[in-house]
Amino acid sequence: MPRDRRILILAIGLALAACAAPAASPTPTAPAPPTPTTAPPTSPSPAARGTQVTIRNFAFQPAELEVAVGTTVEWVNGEDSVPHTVTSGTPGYPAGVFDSGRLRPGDSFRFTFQQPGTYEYFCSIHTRMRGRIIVKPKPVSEAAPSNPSASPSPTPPPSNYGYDYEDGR
Ligand SMILES: [Cu+2]
Repeated sequence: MPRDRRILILAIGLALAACAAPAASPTPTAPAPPTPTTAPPTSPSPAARGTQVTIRNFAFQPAELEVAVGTTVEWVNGEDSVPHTVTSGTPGYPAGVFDSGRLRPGDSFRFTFQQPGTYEYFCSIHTRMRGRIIVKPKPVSEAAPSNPSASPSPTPPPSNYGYDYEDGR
């Protein structure tokens, strides 16, 4: 290769490097298409899992709880100094599924959900306190681990050729 050409290539390379280094922001790729999100970014976080709801600071925490059918959920008036209730339905429209009555500080209430569905509830004393229990049906077969492809296969021996080759140099 002629010497001029090498210098030219080197110069181009340096120029490209100099250009590319500071200007890292404009990416040459096409702008990403809008992601078809199933939920808007302002949507509430997915339902928490667990079996206990704490009543704290005039709120049910978590306000939305997801459980499997047959689960017993316990509400605890944990930290407030006033009584609350856990009443199924919405203010003005009690569903009559469960009603704890007045839960004084430290009291708890339990209810076992035998039917899948979404259960709204509220505090009949402070009707702005709302909550929701989402009861999911049980998986059809959660005890059968039929997974034949997961048979233990011997791990293939690692190929050390690359390292051997380097060692041999
Ligand atoms: Cu209340």
